[in-house]
Amino acid sequence: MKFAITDLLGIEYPIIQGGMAWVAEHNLAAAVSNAGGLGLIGAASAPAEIVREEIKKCKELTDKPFGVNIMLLNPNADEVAKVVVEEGVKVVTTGAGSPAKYMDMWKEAGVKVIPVVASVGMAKLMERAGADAVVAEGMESGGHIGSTTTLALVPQVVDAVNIPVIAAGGIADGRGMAAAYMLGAQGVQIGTRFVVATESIVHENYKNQLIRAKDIDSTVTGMSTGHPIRSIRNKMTKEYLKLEKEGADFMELEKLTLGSLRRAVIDGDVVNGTVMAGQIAGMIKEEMPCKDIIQEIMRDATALLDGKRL
Ligand code: TUI
Repeated sequence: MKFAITDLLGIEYPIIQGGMAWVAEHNLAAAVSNAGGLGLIGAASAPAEIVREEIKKCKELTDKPFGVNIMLLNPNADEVAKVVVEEGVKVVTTGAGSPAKYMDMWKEAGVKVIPVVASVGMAKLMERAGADAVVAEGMESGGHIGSTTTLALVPQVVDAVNIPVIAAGGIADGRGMAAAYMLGAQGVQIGTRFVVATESIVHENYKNQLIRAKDIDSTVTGMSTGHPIRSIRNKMTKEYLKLEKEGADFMELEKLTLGSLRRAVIDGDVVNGTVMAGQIAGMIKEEMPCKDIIQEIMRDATALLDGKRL
């Protein structure tokens, strides 16, 4: 079994951890990288100097390559884009927009650039702009999503570009990884499963909410604002969806979600907070160390791709 992104990124296993806001901090990123995958620090809406500190702390915990995810809706994105160069970060992934304006600076610094895209059009644009690979992320994912499923999106992106495609959305185990390979993917990005990793600093209420979740327990808010977000259904999503149905304006909706991810991840308020998660939350049964998660996924994917049944 050969996946092209291991050589590209200098890692052992073709598994990238999602750059999740508030969740993907240095402890989780280092644990995934030490386990042979690519850990990511999620810069989310953090100020650039906080991101620099996170990078420094990650370097203390691992000698392996790790990356930074830059969320392009972040007003600090310009500064964060410079910090990754100054700190010698090897890989950048981006979300929620186009990173074209940073591409020259990053390429010159030898940073591998992997935009997360939710459409064929964006994938082609990113290839032309010089991306080294793309993550094709289906709407099964948690957080900010597009509108096409992973099963439909990945092969269409694979057919449209000549750079490696990394599949994301709905992948949590060896079966998902083997399936991604069948679709032509050269690696996978996994978010939700790593939220429940032992090394993840997420509040135990949040982890328990994901362990308890069933297949149909996530919902999508923000369709009306153009920024759809998948999270576990709770009091907050019920109120949000009711307001959306009534035609509430953007500012009124924003009031509900301001700081709501932090409330869930850090304070453990899974009732009024935003419990972002993908549709595979129902598959997660227990907290496990990153190393065991990655070993299990690789063992099962390898067996399946060898033609064995699990
Ligand atoms: O970015 C994500 N997932 C995220 S970001 C996030 S933080 C956030 N908080 C509040 C509001 C909004 C975001 C939580 N989860 N995934 C990668 C991703 N990128 N999914 C979809 C896209 C995307 C969307 C549009 C990529 C490019 C794009 O193009 C922009 C355009 O104008 O077409």
